[in-house]
Amino acid sequence: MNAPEPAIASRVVHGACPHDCPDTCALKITVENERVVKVQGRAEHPSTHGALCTKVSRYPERTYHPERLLQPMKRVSAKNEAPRFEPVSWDQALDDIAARLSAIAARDPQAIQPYSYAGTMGLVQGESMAARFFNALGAARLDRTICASAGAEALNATYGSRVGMHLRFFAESRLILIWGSNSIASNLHFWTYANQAKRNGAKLICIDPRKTETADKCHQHIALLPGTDGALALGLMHELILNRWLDQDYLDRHVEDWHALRERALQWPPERVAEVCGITVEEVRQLARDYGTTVPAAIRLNYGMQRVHGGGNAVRLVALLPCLIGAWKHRAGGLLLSASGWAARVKNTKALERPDLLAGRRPRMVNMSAIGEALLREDSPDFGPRIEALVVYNSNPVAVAPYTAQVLRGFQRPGLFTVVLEHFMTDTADQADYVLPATTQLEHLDVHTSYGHTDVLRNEPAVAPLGEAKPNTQIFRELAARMGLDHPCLRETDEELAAQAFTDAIDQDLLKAQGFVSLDLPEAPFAEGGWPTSTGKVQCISPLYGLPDHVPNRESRLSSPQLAARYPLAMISPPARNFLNSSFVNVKSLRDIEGEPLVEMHADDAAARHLTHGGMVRIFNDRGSLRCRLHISERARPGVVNGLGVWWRKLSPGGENVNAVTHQGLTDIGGGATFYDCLVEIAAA
Ligand SMILES: Nc1nc2c(c(=O)[nH]1)N[C@H]1C(S)=C(S)[C@@H](COP(=O)(O)OP(=O)(O)OC[C@H]3O[C@@H](n4cnc5c(=O)[nH]c(N)nc54)[C@H](O)[C@@H]3O)O[C@H]1N2
Ligand SMILES: Nc1nc2c(c(=O)[nH]1)N[C@H]1C(S)=C(S)[C@@H](COP(=O)(O)OP(=O)(O)OC[C@H]3O[C@@H](n4cnc5c(=O)[nH]c(N)nc54)[C@H](O)[C@@H]3O)O[C@H]1N2
Ligand code: SF4
Ligand SMILES: [Mo]
Repeated sequence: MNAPEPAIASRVVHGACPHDCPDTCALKITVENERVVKVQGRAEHPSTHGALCTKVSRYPERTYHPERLLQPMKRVSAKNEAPRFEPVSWDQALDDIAARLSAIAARDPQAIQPYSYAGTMGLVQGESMAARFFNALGAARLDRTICASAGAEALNATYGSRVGMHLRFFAESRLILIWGSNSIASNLHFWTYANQAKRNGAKLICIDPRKTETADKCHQHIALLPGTDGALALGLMHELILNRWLDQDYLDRHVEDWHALRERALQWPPERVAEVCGITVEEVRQLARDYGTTVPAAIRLNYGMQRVHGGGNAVRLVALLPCLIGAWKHRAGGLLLSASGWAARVKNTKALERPDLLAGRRPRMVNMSAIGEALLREDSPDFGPRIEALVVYNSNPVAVAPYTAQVLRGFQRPGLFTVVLEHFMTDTADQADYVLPATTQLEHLDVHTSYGHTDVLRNEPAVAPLGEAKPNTQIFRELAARMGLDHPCLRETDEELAAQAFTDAIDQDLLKAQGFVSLDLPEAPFAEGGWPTSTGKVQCISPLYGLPDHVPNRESRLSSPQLAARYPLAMISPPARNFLNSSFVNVKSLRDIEGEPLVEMHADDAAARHLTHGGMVRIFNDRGSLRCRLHISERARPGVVNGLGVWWRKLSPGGENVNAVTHQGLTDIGGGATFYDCLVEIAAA
C-alpha cells in the first residue's frame, strides 16, 4: 500500500486589488502550505463578479518572481555608472539612512523630498505612516498630480466634488459615450456593464484618437485629434442649443451662469469644431443628435483626455453636458469620471496622515509631474533649499515621469541621497543609494476605497512577508524610531491604522467579516440637484478659473506650427493592456503577450516616410529618442501615433521608453502631467 499523501493545509483569504485601476476588485486568495497558489475575483462582490483582469490573475507569478527584492541593498557604484548593489542588514541600512536624513533635517527638513504615487492604493500602505513620518519631520510635501489632478480639479470646480453616476446603472443606459477611455483594457468591470447595455439595445460611441479594443466593440468611433475634446463639447452644446434639445427646467433650477456658457457655445458651430478636432461636420451633428435625443444618456469619461495642456478645461466642458440635457434625472444618466468624492465622505484622511504633526509648519510643495526640474533646482528664495534626499515608495518615476533625460539628470545630481522602497529593481531603484524590500498586497494588511465604484474593501495578509521584506508602514515606523521621532502615533500598528481609516459610517465588523461594504448613496444622486458646491448648483463659471473654453495643446499643428514643421506627428502613449503603468512589465508571461515596445502609425504617414510594417524605428524630438517596432495599423489616425506604454527602460530595445520624448509642461488646471501633448518625428532606426 502507498503511504498517504501529506495533507495540504489550504485556506482562502479575502483581499483587495491594490493597483491604480478604477475597478478595485475583491480578491479570493487561495493559500496552500503557506504559499499563495491562486488569486481570483470574488463572485460575491458585485462589480468584481468573480472575474479579474489577466494581470492580477498572474499575481502569484509576480509575488514569487525570482527577481523579487528580499533584502536591503546598498549601492556600491557611482550614480553615472552601471548600477551595482550589495545586500546589507536592515540594521545597517536603517542606521545609515536615519543618520543621513537626520543630518539633512537638522539643516532644513524641507530638503527631504518624499515621492510616491499609487503603486498600491491602500490607505494603510499608501499615505498613512509615511505621511506621519514626513509630517513629523517637516519634510517637503508632494503635489500628487501625475495622473488625475486636472480632471479632479475640473470636477471640483464644476460639481463641487469628484462625484457622479454609479457604475452599475450604466447597464440601463440607452446611449453611452466612452470618452477618453480604453475601458476593455483599463476599466474592465465598467465594460461589463456597458456591454450589458449594448445587449439591451443601447448605442455605444467611443471618442478617442486611437481605434482601441474598446472602439472596436462600440457602434461608432470618433477619432478626434488629441487635446480637442473641449472644442467637441462646445460644438455639441451649440447643436443642443440650436435644436432645442435642452432640459431648460434642469438648467434653470440646478445650473449657475448657463447664459454665459450659452454665449460661448454659440461661437462653436460644427464647421469650426470639425476643423479643430480633425473630424467631419456630420460626426459632430450626429453625435449631438444622439446625445440630445436619447434617454437616458450616460458618459464614461476617463483620464486619457485630460493629459494635455487644456485637459482641465476640457473635463469641465464635458462635465457640463449632462446638465444641459437633464441626464441626471435618471439613475442611468449623467457622467462618471471619478467616484473618489463619495469615498472621501467616509475616509478619515486626517487621522491617517496626521497633518497636526506639522505643528504649524508649512513645508514647500513640489509637483511630482515636474520632478526632473525640481531635482535640478539650486537653493533659492522662492524654492527654498535644493533637494538633498529623495525617498521613493509606491512609484517608479524614472520610467513613468515625463522627460526622462531631465529626470535622470536630477536623480544623478551629485550629492543627492536616494532611498527607494520596492518589490523589484526598477529603473528608479537603479538610481538609488539604498533599496529597501517592501511587502506586496499578499503579505500585508490594508483597506481600500475606489475611484470607480462606491464600495470600501479590506485586504487581509494571506502569507507572511517573503524573505526580509517589510510593509512600507513598518519601514517608516523603524526609521522614525531611529531618528528620535517619538510621537506615539508613529508606533501604531497596521491594524490600528486600518481601524482609523474610515468614519463611523463604515461598519468595521461587517468590513472584516465580508471583506467589502457598499456606501449607502441615493441611486440618482443629482436628480433634484443638491450638488456639493457652495450654492448647491452646478457651476459654469468657477470663481477660480472663470468660464471654461477650449485650450489648445502646447504642441500641435495649429498652436505651434514651427515645431510641427520639424515634428509633425502627435504622439499619445496610453497604457498597454497587460501592464499597469510600469508594473508587471517584468512579469514574463505578461510581457510575452505584449511582445515588445511598439508604435502604431497610419498607412499614409508610414508611406510618406517610406517606413514598412514591422521595421525598427526611432521616435524623436528635441527632448530625446527611443527605438521600437513600427505597426502600420488602422488603430492610428493620420497625424497621430500611439506609443503604447509604459515599458521599463531597461527592458526596452534602446534602453528608453515613451517618456524620453514627453515634456514636463503642466495642465491648465490642477497642475497635471501632459503626456499626450507631444509632437515627434519617426524615422527608420
Ligand atoms: N491595463 C491597464 N489598466 C489600467 C492602467 C494600465 O496602465 N493598464 N492604468 C490605470 C491608471 S493609472 C489609470 S489613470 C487609468 C486610466 O484610465 P483611462 O483613462 O480609462 O485609461 P486609458 O486606457 O489610458 O484610456 C485613455 C484613452 O484615452 C485616449 N486618448 C488619448 N488622448 C486623448 C484625447 O486627447 N482625447 C480623448 N478623447 N482621448 C484620448 C487614449 O487613446 C486611450 O485609449 O487606467 C488604469 N487602468
Ligand atoms: N508616457 C506616459 N507616462 C505615464 C502614463 C501614460 O499614460 N503615458 N500614465 C501616467 C499615470 S496615469 C500614472 S498613474 C503614473 C503611474 O506611475 P506609478 O505610480 O509610478 O506606477 P507604476 O509604474 O505602476 O509603479 C508603481 C511602483 O510601486 C511599486 N509598489 C507597488 N506596491 C508597493 C508597495 O506596497 N510598497 C512599495 N514600496 N512599492 C510598491 C511597484 O512595484 C511599482 O514599481 O504613470 C504615468 N506615466
Ligand atoms: S487591475 Fe483592475 S481589473 Fe485588474 S484585478 Fe486589479 S482592480 Fe481588477
Ligand atoms: Mo493613473
